[in-house]
Amino acid sequence: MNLRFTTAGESHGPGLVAVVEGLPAGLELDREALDRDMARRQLGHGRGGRMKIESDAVEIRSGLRHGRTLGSPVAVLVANRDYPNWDVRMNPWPVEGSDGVEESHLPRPGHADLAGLHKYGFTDVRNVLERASARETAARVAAGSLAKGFLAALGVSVHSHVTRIASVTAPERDDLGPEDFAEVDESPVRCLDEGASGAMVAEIDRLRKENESLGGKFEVRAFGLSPGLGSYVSWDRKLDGRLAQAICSIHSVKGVSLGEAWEVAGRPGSEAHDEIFHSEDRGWYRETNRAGGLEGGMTNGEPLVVQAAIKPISTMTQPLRSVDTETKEPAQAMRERTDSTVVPAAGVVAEAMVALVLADAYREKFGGDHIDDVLAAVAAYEERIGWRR
Ligand code: EPS
Repeated sequence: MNLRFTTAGESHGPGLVAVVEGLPAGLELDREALDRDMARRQLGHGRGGRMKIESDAVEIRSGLRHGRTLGSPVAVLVANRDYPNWDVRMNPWPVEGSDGVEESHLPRPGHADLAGLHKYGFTDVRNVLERASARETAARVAAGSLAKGFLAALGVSVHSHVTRIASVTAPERDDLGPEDFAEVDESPVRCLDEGASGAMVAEIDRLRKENESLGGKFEVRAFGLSPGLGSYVSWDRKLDGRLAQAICSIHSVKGVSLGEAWEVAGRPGSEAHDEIFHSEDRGWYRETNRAGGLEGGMTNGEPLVVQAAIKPISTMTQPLRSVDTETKEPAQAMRERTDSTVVPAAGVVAEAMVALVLADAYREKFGGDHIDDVLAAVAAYEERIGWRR
């Protein structure tokens, strides 16, 4: 791996940390863009009370000097503002009088709770849920925003929008360009279609009143990519596989598709692929993008299109049936403060994951220790293959 990152942190612990290693030196980062991405992840109709407490701010602890990368690991810290309310229950060290902290023994169906208890030998579900919580995605968005800064220097942008919430589906759009996403965050559900946005908000309100949680679908698109990122030569270098893994690692994601995957499965080959053209002024081009910008595990220079399905949140205000792990008696799953839906936020998290995978692929293909080395290598390659931007 050429650009790697890791996160640490519990949902109600002192804070979240991400370490990103592999950004080239000399890259200018935009503080406002980082703050904006953190705020964008907190958006969306259907979030719960926690988002009123948190206002995620990123503190950079290393790797950056006067706004430019040093080539060393960048460490970021996102404090949990809710922690003071949890400092007895979640303190890293023993707290006097904390012996009485009540354990939870009521695992939620759909959550990591039960398998996590079994696997790590805990009796308190909180020891599992704190790290399994989607709060961790705040650290991913911080890391992904740094990767986006690197991609922006290469002329690449990454965007997302919500295409479905519960039973409401937005009309399909295959003609989207980067400019179409300029106002997507104005929609309370981050959906590009105004009519569908309204219907999604109504659906969230309706199902929330019925004590339901909601899933949905989102799409990520990346523009300005060089062809040939990733490789066909080995299974673990294929970019489609790397993207699918990255997206599936996001909490609650149960399905990923690349381009028109499910539609193409039912079509004849003549309507499944993207025919190849070349002209003096355009260079290489395609008239369709059914492959979603990926062929043979590599980018082909067309926009990258990734879609994902996410299940409804597993914390229910009307809990599902479960078993008390101490008594083994039937019981209702635990109730926690929760969101009704996180599909709008999941799109922002997926942008971060896609950006991290693409940044890694650029580092792999073009090397370079300073951003100018990377830019020169990309320009020389695109010149060699006659690629027109
Ligand atoms: C989450 C439960 C809720 C969410 C949380 C993820 O937190 P709490 O239990 O504190 O209300 O708000 O998401 C975030 C805090 C976040 O920043 O996205 C869960 O169980 O996964």
